[in-house]
Amino acid sequence: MAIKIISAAALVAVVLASTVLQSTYAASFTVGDNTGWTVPPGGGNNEFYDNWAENKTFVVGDILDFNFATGAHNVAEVSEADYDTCNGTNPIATHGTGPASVTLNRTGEYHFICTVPGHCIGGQKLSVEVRNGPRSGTPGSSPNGSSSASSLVAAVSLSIMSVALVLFC
Ligand SMILES: *[C@@H]1O[C@H](CO)[C@@H](O)[C@H](O)[C@H]1NC(C)=O
Ligand SMILES: *[C@@H]1O[C@H](CO)[C@@H](O)[C@H](O)[C@H]1NC(C)=O
Ligand SMILES: *[C@@H]1O[C@H](CO)[C@@H](O)[C@H](O)[C@H]1NC(C)=O
Ligand SMILES: [Cu+2]
Repeated sequence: MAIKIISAAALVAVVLASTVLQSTYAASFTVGDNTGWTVPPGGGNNEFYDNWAENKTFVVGDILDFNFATGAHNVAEVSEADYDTCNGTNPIATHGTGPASVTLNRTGEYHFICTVPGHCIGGQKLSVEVRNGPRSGTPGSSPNGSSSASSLVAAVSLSIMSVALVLFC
């Protein structure tokens, strides 16, 4: 009985540790910083959000916070082709309520535009490349995938051991 309680406590500790690890590695980004999510200043400034994303590392689990007033703008996740041509007719997902938080839950490129007429053409578009965590100081430096994978393996084996203890003792 005592062993069961200890095992259950160990299981809970493992789950909590994984949660803490996850929140350590995930980060939130305010898109455009103080400018928020809008038609960038400067008129037809297509580079604004590119510049904002430049030199930032985005990893799976990170969150993009888009600050905008509901009704004034929106966030549409679109294909690369639709991003390039500012075509908002086939969004993959649309977030119409501001501010909007979008979790980057896969690797690869994400493309976001605002579908209010003229806004994407005016530069309200963002593209980010998402890689596996944990993040590094400089993008593309050390092979971080290995440490992430080994801590995941450790967490999973600990969980299996804990469950086995609970079941068989
Ligand atoms: C990104 O880093 C490079 C190299 O350090 C630098 O030249 C460039 O100005 C940086 N870009 C931004 C938008 O900060
Ligand atoms: C936008 O995409 C849709 C579906 O792919 C297409 O039918 C439409 O012609 C496109 N609009 C423009 C302006 O390219
Ligand atoms: C990933 O995020 C999208 C949009 O935020 C959501 O629709 C989807 O369910 C998420 N997938 C997983 C596996 O969490
Ligand atoms: Cu807009």
